[in-house]
Amino acid sequence: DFSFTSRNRSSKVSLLTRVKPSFCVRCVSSEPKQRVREPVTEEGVLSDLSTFPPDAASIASSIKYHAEFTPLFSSNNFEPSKAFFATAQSGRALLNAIGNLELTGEYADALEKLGHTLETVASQEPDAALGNGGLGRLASCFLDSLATLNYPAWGYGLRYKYGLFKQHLTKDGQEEVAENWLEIGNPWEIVRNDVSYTVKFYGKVVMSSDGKSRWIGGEDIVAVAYDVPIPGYKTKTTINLRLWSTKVPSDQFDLSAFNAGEHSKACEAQTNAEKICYILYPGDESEEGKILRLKQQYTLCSASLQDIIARFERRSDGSVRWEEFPDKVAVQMNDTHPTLCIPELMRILMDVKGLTWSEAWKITERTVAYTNHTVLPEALEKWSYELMQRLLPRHVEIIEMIDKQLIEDIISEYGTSNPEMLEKKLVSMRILENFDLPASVAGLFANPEENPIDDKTGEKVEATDADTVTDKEESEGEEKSKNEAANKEPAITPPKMVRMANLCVVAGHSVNGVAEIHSEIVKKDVFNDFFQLWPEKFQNKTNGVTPRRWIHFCNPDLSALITKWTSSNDWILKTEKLSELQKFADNEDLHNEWRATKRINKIKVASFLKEKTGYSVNPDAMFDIQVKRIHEYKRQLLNILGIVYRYKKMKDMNAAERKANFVPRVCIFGGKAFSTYVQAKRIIKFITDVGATINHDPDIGDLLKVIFVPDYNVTVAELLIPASELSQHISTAGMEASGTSNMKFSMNGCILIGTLDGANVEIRQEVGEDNFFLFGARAEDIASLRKERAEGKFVPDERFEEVKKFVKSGVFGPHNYDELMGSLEGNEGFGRADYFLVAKDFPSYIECQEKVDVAYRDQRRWTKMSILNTAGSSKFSSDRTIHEYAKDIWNIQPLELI
Ligand code: B1H
Repeated sequence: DFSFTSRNRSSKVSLLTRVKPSFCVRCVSSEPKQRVREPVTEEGVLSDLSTFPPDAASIASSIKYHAEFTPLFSSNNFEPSKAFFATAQSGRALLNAIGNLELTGEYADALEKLGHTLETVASQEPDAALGNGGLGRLASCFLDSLATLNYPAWGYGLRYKYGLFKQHLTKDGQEEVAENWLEIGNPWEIVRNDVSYTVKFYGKVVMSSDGKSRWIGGEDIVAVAYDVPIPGYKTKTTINLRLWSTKVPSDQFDLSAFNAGEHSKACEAQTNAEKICYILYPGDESEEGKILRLKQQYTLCSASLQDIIARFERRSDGSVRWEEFPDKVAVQMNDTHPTLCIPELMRILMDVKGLTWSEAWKITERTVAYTNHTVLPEALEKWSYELMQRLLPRHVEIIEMIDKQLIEDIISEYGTSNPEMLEKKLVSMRILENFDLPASVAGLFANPEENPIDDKTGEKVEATDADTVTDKEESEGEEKSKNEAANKEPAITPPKMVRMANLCVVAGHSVNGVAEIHSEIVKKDVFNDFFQLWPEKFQNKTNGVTPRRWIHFCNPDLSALITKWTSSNDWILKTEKLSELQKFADNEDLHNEWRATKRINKIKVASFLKEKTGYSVNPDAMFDIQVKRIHEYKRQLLNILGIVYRYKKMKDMNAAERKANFVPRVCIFGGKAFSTYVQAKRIIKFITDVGATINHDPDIGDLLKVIFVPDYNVTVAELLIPASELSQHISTAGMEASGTSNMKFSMNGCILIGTLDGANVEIRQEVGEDNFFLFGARAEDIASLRKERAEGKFVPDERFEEVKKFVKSGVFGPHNYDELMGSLEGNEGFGRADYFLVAKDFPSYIECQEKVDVAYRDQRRWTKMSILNTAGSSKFSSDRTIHEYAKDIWNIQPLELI
């Protein structure tokens, strides 16, 4: 552990580094180069640096040097202070930061003079894994684009002590190990002890003498800000990712208990507060787990909103005009996890700032917007009403009011003349699930009009007992006794729940999906009733990824090639320039350089695979990759069964036939399964078992290798994607909202095999149908195919049956895989019959894979396809996505620092 400075005269770079164990490097250009600016003091961010420990101070002053402050920091201009919610799956920061500052060369040279390589220093940094997968990584790409494009915006999240677990692969499959990513310190964060807010849980609501509700008592904790600077590329703007860490309020340490020797009791409050930020997404099977997750969500919302509101007030110079709040602030809810922002903003505006309900509602509605990231019903969050009422009693009152207001809106839109239709609308749209109608509204149905008129047909509607809502409103007691009389069994009362996505749609002024097909499904299916009521709210914002991290930094050789052939590096900011590569798609020189670059990347991956798994692979084989979270809908099972089919065919041939018929492939898998997702873990185990058999089969040799890369994360992705030739995005159509790795692969000259799902649809449009391997059922046919399947009318392809038999024969070890194979058959006890339609898509998948082999044999054709993928990927820059959010949802303009 040592530190030193050195001066490189030629490049005028001085460098201060602590090489071990920290990877932190600070670089200060001695050239003022209009970069050095006065420290900004409004927030006190940099004014009290001297009090920081040296490490943090060096980083903070490095920020000062970069002077890339977000306009949010500038006190003298009252610009919109827009906010953005995020969880982050950032990966490493060092190469990204120096790359965005265009100082990579200088850093590398300076380090070399000190006897180190940039690579080894960079490799000491653990990944910041504060998210699960695509959702968090998208937020990180958005932050990069926001900074690069000079938008005044911040990210907010939680500073988890343990991020996403580390994945070990054992003979039993996946094992999760806690990832203590902060163990050696984190030089990228600046603790802001001067920025902290109290967050309350439990307690009760009382009415004060002025008729206002007040939430009192309960348990208080404190959220402290940790700021992570996010430098933009080629700009002075650095924005902020503010992460909250929780602790007990200083006056709550139970000194007398401690003095009395009751040490655990004395520390109880402290542990309770701190454990909120222990782990990303704690398992919430147990009641304890659920409470902790809800506490996490509320902490993020409450601390962030208090922070945003405090900033707004500070800038109002004593005369706060609350109606201007939505002009200055936009809150984008990244999925439903920050939904509590809605009742929290209402609570603060009404109970703390004294606004009326309707004033607070107008402001909240204009401020918040919602992005939906999934249509999987099990992922649309619902919270137990009872639990939420205990933990957040005032918020539940507010949610009940919003629900009541929604009921009134629905009734005023649809009238009461068709009670059946109205009831259907209410059941599907209400925020509160399994609730009776509030008495005030139920009154509307007490005396249904005689001979009501159907709104659509204009005909009289015959009211039947079953049709009327009044029946539903009979007391639970009566309902119960009727059922008991009929069935002799008491009716089970379904649990009362709060539907977070419905709350987001009701309160948000905008609701967007993340790819065109997904946004259509959101409108036509998931939120169709809301779409009919408020069509103007619904939008699409196709995801994107940052071309800085995902081409320029992770694939420097390809980046240099693109720069050379498009004559400048403008494409890094203006990705539309990538299309200039199209005119060289047949150029032999480009082909040779393109293939050479890919080969170098493949060699790097080959040595990585050797180190991590012990397997040797041939860099001249096709690298075929599927890396993403393990989920049944993503169908890693389809991929591995396709491999099993290939293997079986190989085994049925002699050596010469095998060589003539198959293109050598290295099939790479990677991804984590949620710790309690049993079927996903079985898939991992199956893939590793298949790999163990095939990789050791002397008949097969280099013709086929199957490797599961352990602990897939952002850093591993940065290595694998540049080396990929074929990548698999093969979800059951309609189930993957967008996908973002598909964009990264395509940008890096990888050809996709995929279904018409998520962003695949748009990628195929952009790169050209000939440059994408398409197979499988279409989204609009899935429902009828499932029905056919469930009714036993589906006859599986013979080749699929053959593969299943082969697996069951025990070739891959003693394990029988009954549960996995059973899920494809829908046997009794194995759940829904092949819900993800693996059997249905299998024939078209393996036939498509045969086309892949044919294309790969013709290396000229393949290279052209690869070039055209990169050339056609310009739409998928997150810069484009962010410009769209800024214009269509947040109403903000870039603010460039001069
Ligand atoms: C996506 C999630 C997600 N959608 C809940 N939803 C989580 C939901 O920990 N949780 O509770 C974590 C993650 N993640 C992904 O979002 C979609 O599946 C992808 O298709 C999409 O590309 C990505 C970004 O929009």
